[in-house]
Amino acid sequence: MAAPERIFADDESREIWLDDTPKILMVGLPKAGKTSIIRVIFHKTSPYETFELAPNRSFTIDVQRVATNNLIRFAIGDAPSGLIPDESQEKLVYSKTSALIVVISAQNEPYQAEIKHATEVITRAWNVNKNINFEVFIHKVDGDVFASSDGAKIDCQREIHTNLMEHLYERGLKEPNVTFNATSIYDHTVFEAFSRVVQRLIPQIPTLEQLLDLLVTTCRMEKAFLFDVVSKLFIATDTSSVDAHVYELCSDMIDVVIDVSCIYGSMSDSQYDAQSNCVINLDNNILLYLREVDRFLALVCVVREEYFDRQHMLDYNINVFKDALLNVFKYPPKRPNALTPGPQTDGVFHHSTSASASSASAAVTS
Ligand SMILES: Nc1nc2c(ncn2[C@@H]2O[C@H](COP(=O)(O)OP(=O)(O)OP(=O)(O)O)[C@@H](O)[C@H]2O)c(=O)[nH]1
Ligand SMILES: [Mg+2]
Repeated sequence: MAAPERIFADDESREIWLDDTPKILMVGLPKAGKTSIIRVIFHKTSPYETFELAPNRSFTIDVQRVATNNLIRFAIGDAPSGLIPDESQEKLVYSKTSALIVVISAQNEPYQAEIKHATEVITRAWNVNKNINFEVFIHKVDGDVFASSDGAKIDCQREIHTNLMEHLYERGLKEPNVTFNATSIYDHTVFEAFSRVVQRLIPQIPTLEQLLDLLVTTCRMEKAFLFDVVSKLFIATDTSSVDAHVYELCSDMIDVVIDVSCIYGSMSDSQYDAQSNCVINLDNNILLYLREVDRFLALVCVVREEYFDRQHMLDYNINVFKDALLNVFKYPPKRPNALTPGPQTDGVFHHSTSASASSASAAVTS
């Protein structure tokens, strides 16, 4: 597609693009799924409501700000189908781009047009700004073709990965920083992939990971995730590997808390507040424990039941984590604050865990 004369829809979009927050640009051929991804993650649109999404006919980049808490602050640009900014525009667009997400529909075999477009966009962006994180979403890995076996998913990813990297190599990009993710709006994969994109833009991530590692070790947790409650993106986790099934359960827990809070919570402005907490017992001696740690930031911990017997100690350590988190926001993360272990005896630092309107206890079959 030829580049339009005006690259941003209006002056406000242009202003947002030029400010200092990180920018994520979504590009791809028509119907690849760019707008659907943004709607499902950031507007809470149901995947089934994306069937009728109108194509971006303005031929300009739709820019929207995302700013829900101290960590989630960026802008997303939804580029019109097949857009490749021309020479006069590419400096303006790419000099401010932190992450470029190329969305490729996995259901469009043999992917020739997609590879050609991705090669062109990545090469041109890389020539302007070598610091961009290139992210390829191999999207729509759902439906009959992909549901029956993992083999189809792997073959598709391999084909796109190999072809694109070969094309980029031929264009002179010897070691471009390209990450590949298989995604679908019908499951958690798109949330997980977008979480990783956002994490690569947050400079405090190493510090947060260290803090979570300390918390997990101190409290003998299996895993801990820091979630943005509004988008359900996970901002950080401890450095042990992420099990997709555990991640899904933790992510679903946020919906449970918000739904229960909306139905039974107080009539305050926010259904999610400092008192929000929730315990869900699974049937395999594991429980999920959610605590609010900052504005729209939730810590979701996976704990063995036998280590949840002294909840006040866990809460004590989570409070220390909360304090450390405030320092991470305030100061550059030079040296992470150490989490001190909880008190050795019961009764010294008892932390009130009074049930609030947002508390819930439920049994979930894992
Ligand atoms: N099966 C499946 N369909 C999807 C997925 N994501 C989006 N779609 C569908 O793909 C179609 C196109 O989605 P859009 O979000 O409009 O695609 P787009 O890239 O924004 O398209 P343009 O604005 O025309 O460039 C819609 O019918 C969506 O419902 C997915 O993960 N799986
Ligand atoms: Mg669109």
